[in-house]
Amino acid sequence: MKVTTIASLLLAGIGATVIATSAPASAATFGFQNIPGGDTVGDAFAKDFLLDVTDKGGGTVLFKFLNNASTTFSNPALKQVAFSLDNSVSSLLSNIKLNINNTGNVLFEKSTQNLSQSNNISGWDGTTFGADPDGGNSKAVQSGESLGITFTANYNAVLAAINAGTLKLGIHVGSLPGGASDSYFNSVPTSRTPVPEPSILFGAGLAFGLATLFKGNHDKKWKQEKIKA
Ligand SMILES: [Ca+2]
Ligand SMILES: [Ca+2]
Repeated sequence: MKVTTIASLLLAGIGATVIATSAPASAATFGFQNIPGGDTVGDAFAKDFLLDVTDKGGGTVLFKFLNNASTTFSNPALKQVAFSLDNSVSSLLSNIKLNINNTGNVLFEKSTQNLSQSNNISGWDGTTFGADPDGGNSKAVQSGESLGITFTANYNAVLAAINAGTLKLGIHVGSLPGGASDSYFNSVPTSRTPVPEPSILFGAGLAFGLATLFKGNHDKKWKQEKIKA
């Protein structure tokens, strides 16, 4: 079994359930996934972007968008974020504030422009809230940088809405190889309610990944022995 196959199996197991490895219980981390039927040019970069959702107390919830891309071959930049709220939770978020505890050279301004490819996201209900760089490309979220956005909101209700898909978060990333761009939307953990501790989720994801890996090895050995016989 190739190392890349092992890694992908582990990632599949962890990615399905991971919330965070070290974040407090009042925070959750979501990955991003490709949009089915959309552009494929940036598919390999979806894994490089993360969203931390944190309960700041006092009825404030922080959404932190992080760019963890390797810059070996390109320097992908997060250039738009979009929040899509279903009508059933239309009052979930209010009082949007941008650029809260950003890291790096990042400055965004409010924008509710359409997220490209969002017509291919099931249940996407338009851009309810959103933002894009306030200035040139340097103000986008490059590798190692982050963008923070807060809302007045109930943290548990926000997590429940993300898990239910009534709140969806999309991002548009540019400066991909060849100058291409692509859009992604948030992944949803398979564990729903109640929200388990991060360590339990990590363990479950790892166990699933390892189980899949060992099954693969077992099947392979069995096949090899069968061929010999
Ligand atoms: Ca894509
Ligand atoms: Ca920047």
